[in-house]
Amino acid sequence: MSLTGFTRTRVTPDHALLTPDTFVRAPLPGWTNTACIVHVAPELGARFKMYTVEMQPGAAGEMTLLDIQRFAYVLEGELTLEVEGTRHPLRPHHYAYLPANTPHRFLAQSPSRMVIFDKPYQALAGAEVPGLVLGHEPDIPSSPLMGDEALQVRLLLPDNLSFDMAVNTMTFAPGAHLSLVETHVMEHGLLFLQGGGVYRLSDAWYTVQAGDVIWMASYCPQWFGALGKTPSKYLIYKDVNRHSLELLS
Ligand code: UGY
Ligand code: MN
Repeated sequence: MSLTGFTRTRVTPDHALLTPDTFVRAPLPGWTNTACIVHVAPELGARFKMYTVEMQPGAAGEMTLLDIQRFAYVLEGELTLEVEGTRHPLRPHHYAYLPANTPHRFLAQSPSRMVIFDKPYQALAGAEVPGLVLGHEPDIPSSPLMGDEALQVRLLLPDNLSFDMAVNTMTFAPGAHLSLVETHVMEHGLLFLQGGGVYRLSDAWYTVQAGDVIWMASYCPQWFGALGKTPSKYLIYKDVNRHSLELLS
């Protein structure tokens, strides 16, 4: 409850910081007994949709749209994913990539939360379409970003041209920071998983912490420095591997 009218949430044309005190829950088609918090959407200017689903035991989630691929990351709870005739148990830090036009069903066994990234799939002539990917984040080997051992990146999806989206985790040792003010064509959706620090977005500096969501439009200047005595970590989406000339038509 806000008695002060104060929040760290900010929405601008090229970035948004969305903090949990301002989250609004609503139903979404395809998700039953589920409260959905839409963080990032075309309404904001994004080319993808990022949302959290809060599922009651017995809740289910399906894809109701054609040509949309989905990445789901489990934050809390116990679920199963039914896809291609098999049931897969999912626990926190498990994730699933579901290619476009792949019927599937998430079923919650306990109160569960997942963060979802949905994006229209853009095929590439000569490249195979991606297949189903299931994984567990801690099991993915990490590598230093640009040689910085204090900043470890895990690529949760295969690094090949079939994929037009990437989802990574980035773990910053206390005091670690991005080595440059990145300014790039890719857009981002980000969920802080642990820790916090200072995020520069365009010409503003924000304090951020676990639970916060950030949208960065294409070309939004961005930098992060980790504070505190324990590592800071975020999950980050970006669009990759495609020309964008179709945006001209
Ligand atoms: O992959 C990225 O562009 C990433 N380094 N960006 C970021 O952390 N803001
Ligand atoms: Mn970036």
